[in-house]
Amino acid sequence: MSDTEAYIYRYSWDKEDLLSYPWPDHYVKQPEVLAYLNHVVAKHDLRKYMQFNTEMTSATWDDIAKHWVIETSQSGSVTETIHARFVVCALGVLSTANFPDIKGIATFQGEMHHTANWPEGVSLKGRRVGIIGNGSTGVQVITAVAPIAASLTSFQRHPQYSVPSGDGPVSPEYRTWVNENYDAIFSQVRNSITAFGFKESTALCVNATPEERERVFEENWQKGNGFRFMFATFADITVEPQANEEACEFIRRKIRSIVRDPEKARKLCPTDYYARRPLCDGGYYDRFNQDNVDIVRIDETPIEEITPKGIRTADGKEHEFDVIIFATGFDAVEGSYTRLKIHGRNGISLKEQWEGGPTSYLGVATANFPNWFMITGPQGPFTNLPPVIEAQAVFITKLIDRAVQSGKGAVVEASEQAESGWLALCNRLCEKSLFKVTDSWIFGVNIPKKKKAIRFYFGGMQSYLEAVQGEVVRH
Ligand code: NA7
Repeated sequence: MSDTEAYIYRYSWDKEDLLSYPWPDHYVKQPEVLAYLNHVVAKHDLRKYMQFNTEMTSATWDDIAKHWVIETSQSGSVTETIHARFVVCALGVLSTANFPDIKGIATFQGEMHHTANWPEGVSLKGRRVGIIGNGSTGVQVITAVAPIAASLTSFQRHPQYSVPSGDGPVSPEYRTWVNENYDAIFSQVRNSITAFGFKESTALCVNATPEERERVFEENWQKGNGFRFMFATFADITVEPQANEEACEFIRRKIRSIVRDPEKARKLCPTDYYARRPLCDGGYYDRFNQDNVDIVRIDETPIEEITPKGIRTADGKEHEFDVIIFATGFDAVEGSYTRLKIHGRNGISLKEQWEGGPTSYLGVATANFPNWFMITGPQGPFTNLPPVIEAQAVFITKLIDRAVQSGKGAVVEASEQAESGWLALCNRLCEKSLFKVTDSWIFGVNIPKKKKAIRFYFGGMQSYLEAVQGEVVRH
């Protein structure tokens, strides 16, 4: 399930489609996302531009010919060499799965699946399921699987602050309201910080009375959505420890009131900042009221090894499973780039260039890599992503247009100065952010040996668009 509401988790440039395409619930689920993308492809006759089952294995800049030499493979053997003046990479922020290296993993005799590579036809009905990871994905999987599994055990490294998503069927009145206001809705999205379709709060939690805080938190808890709870309640939740603690304590009280078993409630209650990820769910905490759903805090009782039958924890207990699910996230942001052989000017690889942490100018280009563009590259905005993708696609198109107009051999390349300026701005904008001191993929702290560094622009959608448009005007 997306964590953005369906009406803005789509392309804004086809108004007729916005008004007519059905979305039955407030949030889209994976099959609906896929169906929507297939629909857009079919409607705009895009399939003729696509080549499937082809991996780019390397890309090398030829500075004399001023083009990229790209090797591709199908089933592991090099099949084609493509020469391209421009390359646009849309490898995804979250697409290279993180499979933790746990002792004995290869010995397990049941089924093991990573949520990012979920095969069709897996049935979890009546089966004993263990799940490692309880981020956005893990929380959703636990919520969905608990009602059908024989047993479900969550192996949890950090407890989570999660709020209701507010999902449910879209009423005809709501749909009419959205359709009548689409222009205003997308204008608000582009002029907001998070691009989530709500107005961010400007009020400070530290200045609010206890009654006001309770009212605002409760109101937003009832409306639903993780980003809304984090950013539409008060403006200081993610930057001011005292304000953050107020939100934490509100959610902890909710957890204790939902989860009847005090020991399970203790295990589910986080004590650190509410800044790891803004989660939302459709009944996650309540699932732990089921007798067949349990939780192991692996910060207290670590996983020792995976055995042929299941998972053995440090207390000597062997938890037996038919299926182990890895909801362990991704080698996010640059992970999909650094695993490939991408060599720019003077043979430098992207991996070498990003040894100290990935960098870019505006999230779309990096020095030494001429005519090389990224959609959702490092230091792009930390927001709802479809509006960012649209903005970057338009920006890149304009840059390519400009290069083409400038004649053969013209290149577009971020200058080192522009890139270091953008990085400095990104660092300045997150100086006080509690996300920075709370480990997660957002700063690259979820993967062993990955460098902790800024990976997003925290300045918001509106100022990002201004920066991109300013760049177009300047050139
Ligand atoms: P996330 O948010 O990276 O969550 C991964 C989860 O897996 C999280 O609970 C991690 O614990 C846990 N994890 C990762 N590695 C391990 C190991 N080695 N052992 C135990 N547990 C582990 O990925 P998601 O797929 O849930 O969500 C990604 C984004 O998609 C999300 O932020 C939204 O923007 C949409 P942790 O809490 O880090 O201790």
